[in-house]
Amino acid sequence: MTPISRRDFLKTLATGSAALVALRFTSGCEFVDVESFGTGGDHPFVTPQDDGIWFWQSGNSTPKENAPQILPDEWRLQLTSGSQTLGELTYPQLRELGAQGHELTYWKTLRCVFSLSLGPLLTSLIANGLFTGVPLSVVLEATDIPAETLKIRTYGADGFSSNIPLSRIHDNDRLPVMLAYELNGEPLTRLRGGPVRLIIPEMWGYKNMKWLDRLDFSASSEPFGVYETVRFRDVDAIDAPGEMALANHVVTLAGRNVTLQGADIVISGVAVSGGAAITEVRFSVDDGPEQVATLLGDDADEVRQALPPNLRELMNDAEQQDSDWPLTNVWVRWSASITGLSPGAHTFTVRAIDSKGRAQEVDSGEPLTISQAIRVPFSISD
Ligand SMILES: Nc1nc2c(c(=O)[nH]1)N[C@H]1C(S)=C(S)[C@@H](COP(=O)(O)O)O[C@H]1N2
Ligand SMILES: [Mo]
Repeated sequence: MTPISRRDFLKTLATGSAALVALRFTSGCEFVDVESFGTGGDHPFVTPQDDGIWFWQSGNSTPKENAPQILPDEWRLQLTSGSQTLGELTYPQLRELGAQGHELTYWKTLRCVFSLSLGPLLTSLIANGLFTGVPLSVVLEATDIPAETLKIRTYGADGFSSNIPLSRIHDNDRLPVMLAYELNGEPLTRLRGGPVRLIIPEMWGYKNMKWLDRLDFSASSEPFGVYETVRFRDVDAIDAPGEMALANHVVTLAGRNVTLQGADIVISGVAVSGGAAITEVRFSVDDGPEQVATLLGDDADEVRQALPPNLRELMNDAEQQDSDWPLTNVWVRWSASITGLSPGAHTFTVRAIDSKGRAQEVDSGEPLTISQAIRVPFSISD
């Protein structure tokens, strides 16, 4: 695998899509197994688990057909500290903890960090759903964790690896890190990392280990994991805190050379922020004055009414309450109405602002902390 340096990453952000295509091919295996769901069209609040609709991103370039296939009865989670075994958890044991009242469900938007560098070409590496599982803290209560532990090194059955600080597990101000076994009320499928994956509410995709098979309790504070030490090794923010940057995905204009019809158009998209809620989305056309976009589904009831009955029930069980909307770590959909456009080339610029007061900026140069405002060219047909 070819590591991407911070400089290259910034350069990628700064340049146009032609350079992005070059990056895809010159760096060999980098993007072979990145796949996004369809662009444009309908963008429901919940992404069905259906594997053609969720995106697929293998952190170590495992082709889809070679994804680990683990039967629930075969699944084991090894708890280790170096060469020492601390314990083992089976799938029935995990489900039993759930049945004993430890189960929880929450909304989580999963977003791949590559979506920042790929711009409008492949920005749909993002999906949203209701994950169900057991807090990792519940499992760890029964484990004799070495007192000097700083990080939990996480491993997947495909050889991917990452880490989370032990302190995150005991952070009661955030939703718990979970060992998830269901998505949208159904067992996690093979491609979603089933039977059990790690879900960390505020963190980028790569921290949410699929086919989780080992947790290693480490006294080292060094960065650890495939993204942390190989692929993005020069990007400081990749190791900690790993929070999803404030980011926008312009659904309507995903792809290149999008042409829209008519003088009056609607452009829509989604925005998300790790550890915060999106409070406002602003847009402009051809660098004109900024306007405020309409947020859709920031009324929980509107989302509820659009759901099938089983998901409606699951939504009622979720940790996030109606009064919490728009939700922390979860996307908001937005739409921008634009009128009086002339035929020809235009530029759409959009940026989001979150509940921590962070705002996307044009040319901020800090992709992993505050991401760029998105600027997308489009055309209006005659
Ligand atoms: N075991 C394992 N877990 C993994 C990965 C992987 O390649 N192997 N990819 C990570 C990355 S980079 C992302 S963006 C998400 C993608 O999750 P999805 O395939 O469910 O959309 O899984 C993360 N967890
Ligand atoms: Mo990713």
